[in-house]
Amino acid sequence: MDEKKIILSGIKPSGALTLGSYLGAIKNWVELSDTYNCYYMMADMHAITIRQDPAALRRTTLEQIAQYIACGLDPDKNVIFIQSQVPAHAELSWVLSCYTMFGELSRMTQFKDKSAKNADNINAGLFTYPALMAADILIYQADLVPVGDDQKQHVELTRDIAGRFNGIYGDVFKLPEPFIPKVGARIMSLQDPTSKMSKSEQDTGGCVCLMDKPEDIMRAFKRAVTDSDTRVRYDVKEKPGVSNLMQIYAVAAGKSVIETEKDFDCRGYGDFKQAVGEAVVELLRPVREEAARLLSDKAYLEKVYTEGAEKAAYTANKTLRKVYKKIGFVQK
Ligand code: AQP
Repeated sequence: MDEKKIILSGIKPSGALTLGSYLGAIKNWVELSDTYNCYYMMADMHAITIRQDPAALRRTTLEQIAQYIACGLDPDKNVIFIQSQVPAHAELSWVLSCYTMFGELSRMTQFKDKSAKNADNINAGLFTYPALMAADILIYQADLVPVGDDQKQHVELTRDIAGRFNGIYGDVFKLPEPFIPKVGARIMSLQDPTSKMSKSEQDTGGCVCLMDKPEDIMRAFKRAVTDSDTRVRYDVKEKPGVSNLMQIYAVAAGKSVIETEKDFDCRGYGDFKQAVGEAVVELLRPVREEAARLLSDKAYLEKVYTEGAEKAAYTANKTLRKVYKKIGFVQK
């Protein structure tokens, strides 16, 4: 019997993947893929809570698969799939939404943030998004969910929903734990270090994307907002810009924040920004080159997501059948 614990995570193909998506999510997924049974999806159903251009969504979804693999996720070791190709997610989501309270959903920070930013499209999907996320996780009986710290609240709600369901019907769902990286949990915008680096905000200059050219990456870091002091010192409250750059450098160069502080003591911001830019260029270079190569092999990508969806559906349908039986749906 396979004793490995199960992991589920995903990213919305709502724009080109950023350094935040990489450091906060994918890099950790790669490290986990030897020890766990991992399911990693393109969360296209979550992406449409914000209006997407259909051609761009299709393109970005395929690019994302290529980038997952280029970042080191081996399709033979991980189940890599597109969420909408496993209908059991949507089916379980409906069931779980009947066990999720209006008040719980109203308290979700992401709903408040996203509805403030998209005042002309506060749709029901944006509101019930956490029920779909709960279905994504619970349908694989995931033990761990690697997320950036902004998603912790949704994993906690998932546990509450699972606990409520189990309380009525017995032990149907495993209660998942969030898994938050110590460094890189929240990479901030280079232009506004008080808000998260987001792939849907690429025109602000605050974002670095995995496929950006080295010269664009260097320019983004040179222009990064810092402060009027000159010391490279970690202090998120007083020096959010510099602290963000230190986090990025630490993960990209494989050092600790304390080592980074020592390395750049008395060297000034110019030197430091140059070093952060160079570390990120070198970190992303192999990813960019491999993703470009994979993208030109559409047949291979199709094989990966088709096989991924088959494997995912096999596990997901088992949980769904159990749920349908428990709640009293007539079995086929
Ligand atoms: N800046 C970030 N720092 C650390 N982790 C991050 N994640 C995303 N941005 C950062 C983590 O990546 C996973 C996938 O997130 P997502 O893309 O599905 O949703 P998101 O968090 O809403 O990402 P964006 O880039 O902000 O997308 P848009 O702009 O479309 O809303 C999550 O684990 C997340 O924590």
